[in-house]
Amino acid sequence: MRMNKWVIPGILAGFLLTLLATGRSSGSDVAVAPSQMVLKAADDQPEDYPTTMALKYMGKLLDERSNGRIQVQVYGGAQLGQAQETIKMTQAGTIAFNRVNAAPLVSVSPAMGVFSMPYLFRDEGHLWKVLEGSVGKGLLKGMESSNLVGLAYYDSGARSFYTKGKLIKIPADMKGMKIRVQPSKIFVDLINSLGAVPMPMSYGDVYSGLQTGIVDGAENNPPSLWTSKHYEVAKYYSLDEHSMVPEVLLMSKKVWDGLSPADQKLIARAAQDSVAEQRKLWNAFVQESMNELVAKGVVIVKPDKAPFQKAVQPVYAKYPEYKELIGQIQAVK
Ligand code: GTR
Repeated sequence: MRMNKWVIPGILAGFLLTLLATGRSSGSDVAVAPSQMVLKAADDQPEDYPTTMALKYMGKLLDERSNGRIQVQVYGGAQLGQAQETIKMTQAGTIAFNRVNAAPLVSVSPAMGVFSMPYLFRDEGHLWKVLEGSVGKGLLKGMESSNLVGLAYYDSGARSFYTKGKLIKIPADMKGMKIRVQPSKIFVDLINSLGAVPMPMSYGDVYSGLQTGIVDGAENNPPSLWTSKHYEVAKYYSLDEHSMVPEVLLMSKKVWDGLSPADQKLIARAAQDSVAEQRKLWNAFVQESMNELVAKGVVIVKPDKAPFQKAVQPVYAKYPEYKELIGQIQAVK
């Protein structure tokens, strides 16, 4: 084959472009112009949900603070996949940032499961003291062994049951009811302890699951019940507030390890700075969601929590591995 006189310069130019795009040359220490990087961020909540908005806010901070060099492209609404899939993609480095709930993280980072334990936190104040204290920080740090960098926590409030056809006032009302849970063994045990039938499934399958009767109910915070439109099918919401499982902002360790220490710092700071924004949006959105649910005719009750708290105690006996962590969490005043 005869080489056209443009082929060699073309190959060289291509090489140079790759170098500029990746900011590094394979193996050598050649200094290259700092290049722009575009980092993908995944969220399974809609574009205007507080977590997705907080990711966009983090992207804005990074854009400003890096003079446009670091760009974050946020994909809300599970465009990049359901939690179980995106967690794997983040480990593999195909997704740079991921905002997931701590519950499904138990499959890759067992210690994170402690947050799924029922009635673990006394209230929001206690939750945030724990998340921002040594326990919370330690658990984020622990994600590194799963090829993930734990950057921050976001608020997810408290989860409660919502059902079709029947209102839950006491645990006995749940007997035999099929309740969707996130893919997490702890949630399976929680539902069993209440006499109901746990049905682990992806968030994206719950609406049709409720519609077709594969499940009789599910559990989540008011903003999720509102934005998922599950209330269209499940009109009874019982605020038993059985668990407060935070949202976690993760980064792929593979992507992180390829960054300069200065960029790592920029990202860690922007992630941290997005927390206050998320919490502000969250508080307003919880109120808004409750108003919307009431306006849509959802029947909302606040049952006595004591019988629920009593019924779930066997879950604690099943997880002796969390005993020490739970002790530390309870000791936070
Ligand atoms: C929501 C959370 C979602 C997803 C969902 C679920 O509270 O924000 O990321 O985890 O719960 O129940 O699957």
